[in-house]
Amino acid sequence: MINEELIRRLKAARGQFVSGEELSRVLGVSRTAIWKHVEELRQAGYRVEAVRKAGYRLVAAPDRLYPVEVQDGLKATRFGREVVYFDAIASTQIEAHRRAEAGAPEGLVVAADVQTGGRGRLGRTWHSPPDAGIWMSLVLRPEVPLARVPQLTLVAAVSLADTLAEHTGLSVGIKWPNDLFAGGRKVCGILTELAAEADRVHFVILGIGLNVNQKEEDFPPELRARAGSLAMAAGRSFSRVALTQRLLEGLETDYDTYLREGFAPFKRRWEARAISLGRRVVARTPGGEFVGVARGIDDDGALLLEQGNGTIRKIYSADLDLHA
Ligand code: BTX
Repeated sequence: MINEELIRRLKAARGQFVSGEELSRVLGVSRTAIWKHVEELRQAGYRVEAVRKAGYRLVAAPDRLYPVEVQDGLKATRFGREVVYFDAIASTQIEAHRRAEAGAPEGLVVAADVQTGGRGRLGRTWHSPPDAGIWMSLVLRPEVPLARVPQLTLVAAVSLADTLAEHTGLSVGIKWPNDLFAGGRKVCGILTELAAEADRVHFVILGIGLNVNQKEEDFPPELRARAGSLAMAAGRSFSRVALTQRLLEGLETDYDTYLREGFAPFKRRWEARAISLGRRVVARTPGGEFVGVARGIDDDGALLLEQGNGTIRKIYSADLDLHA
């Protein structure tokens, strides 16, 4: 267990030394205990310099989604105010579900460095290797009718795409409903799962899988042609902590706008990023396959597919294949 108060004290010194004596006094533990805590910080990836007589100095913090890192400089007021972090977990979705059922507040984030059973939609898997991505699940408690929950996926997609474009300089596109593309490859997937009863939404778990620093060879062969990371698209790596902070801040603002004003403000933003519009697509829906040209989305977020005979079909749930 890392001692968060110790990290905060070392950070507050901004690269200067803090004496063991002072740390021992403010934390209310012995100097030997401080030394042990510093060892634990090193195990957790912090670089701490120790110099006799001078004390301890924080040289570098790891780029991991530890609560203390995500919260240091986070401007969101609810999203990410509580973070639960795991070095490895089966799926952050399952853990977030469990905690939401036990009463976790809106805004709780469950994050992991590795997922051994990362989930995609429809029983698919999400490849979630170590040190490379943002794998996190956010607990939401929206007071909206059940039928509107799918819009949340679109709102999240727009929000994440806009934030990523702003902070990476990349051109980020959305493939309806929930895939984010950069450099021609899928860099992010969104999974919205809900717990509801009759027409009442208990909670929604918004799962975000964002490939940040993988290289091409980090993807399994079967994904290599289609999957990519921000680093591959940009030719440089990114801080996962800083990106997570900006994404949470954007999501909080956009979520609040959505609750106040509905989907309308997002329609244009969404269409501006859509890579399927005007293109021939195959929509694989639970009710069959439909071929047509993607024309846009309606005010509810449904995809408008123009079929051969000129009629427009509304698609509410599907996988989309883009035709060349
Ligand atoms: P999806 O069903 O749209 O996408 C899954 C498909 O994408 C897979 O079948 C595979 O073809 C491809 N794929 C798998 N892994 C990757 C990857 N790392 N990058 C690009 N393509 C990939 C999208 O589902 C929703 C994914 C949500 C993942 C998050 S991570 C945090 C949270 N926890 C969890 O278990 N899932 C969510």
